[in-house]
Amino acid sequence: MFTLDKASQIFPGTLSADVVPAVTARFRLLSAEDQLALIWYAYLEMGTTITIAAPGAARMQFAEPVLNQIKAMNFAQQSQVMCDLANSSDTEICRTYSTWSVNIKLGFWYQLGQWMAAGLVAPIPEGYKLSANAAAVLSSVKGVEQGQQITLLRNFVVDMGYDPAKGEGQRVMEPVAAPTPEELRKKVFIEGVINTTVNNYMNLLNANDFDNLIQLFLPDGALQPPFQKPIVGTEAILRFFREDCQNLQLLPERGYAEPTEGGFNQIKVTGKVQTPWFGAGIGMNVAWRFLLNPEGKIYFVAIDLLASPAELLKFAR
Ligand code: 45D
Repeated sequence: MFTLDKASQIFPGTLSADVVPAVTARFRLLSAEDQLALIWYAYLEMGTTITIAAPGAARMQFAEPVLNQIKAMNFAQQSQVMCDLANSSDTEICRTYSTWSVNIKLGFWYQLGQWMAAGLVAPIPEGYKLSANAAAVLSSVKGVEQGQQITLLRNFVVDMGYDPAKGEGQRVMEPVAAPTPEELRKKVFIEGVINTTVNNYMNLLNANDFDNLIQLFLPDGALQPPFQKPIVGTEAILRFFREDCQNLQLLPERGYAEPTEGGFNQIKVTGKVQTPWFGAGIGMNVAWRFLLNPEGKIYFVAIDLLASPAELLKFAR
């Protein structure tokens, strides 16, 4: 029989972008000043090739009170707030920040970035010199492909703030958008895989139809996002879909399916994923590794950010 642990090891030949956790760990060791300056330089550099889509008002309403509070401060106070966030200090703003979903955190920084560029919020001091370690981390960030770069930026932002409940508390999320109407939904085609569950998974996620999507999973099924521990069970997975997965664009390309123990099926699919923050500007190379029970329900699915585009064509186990 499959356990979660065993399931997570299907298709062990899949090479994920290990550079992401490695660079994230080095980033965390830097001083707050270095962290903020590094992100600023990385962000400026990226801005020359791709633009971040402005977050919608529905998302921003939650960050607005804090943003206005910061806007009213002087530069020294503003710098202090940003350092507090990077230092995970126990302050009111850091606690509030930690209750926000990933997209609200990103929207908050998006706005601060705009204001920093416009001179309304304290800039990184002119001539600020990164420490040698920070300069090395920045050059690592610049050296990876764009899908990995935005994953790094996302990690940096997610880890900021102060959460006394260590992720167990209430989280504030943007409202869940209505699913795409049936007649406007597009259907994916996956070369090499004809499997209703897998196709439905892609199509329902693309349509933000989370209530039907969750029906594809076993009640004790699990989903493992890139570089995270598996999220287990109907309630937790549905919450994750609503919080983190709105308006994603899954573009699966090809795959490989084979029967395995106990009448289960293991299916690997590779392709691209676009985030609403960058639209078609950045396609992240990913693999989905599905394990389906004999009735075609999802017992486990892992999403891996691939180490390189060459991985898109690797299906050998
Ligand atoms: O500190 O099948 C300043 C799942 C300087 C679901 C700044 C999935 C100071 C199931 C510049 C102001 C979700 C797992 C900061 C699939 C400072 C499933 C600002 C995968 C911070 C396929 C910085 C989905 C800013 C995936 C504004 C892989 C940074 C989704 C903004 C991946 C960074 C989405 C942004 C990613 C990063 C999104 C907007 C990686 C967005 C990244």
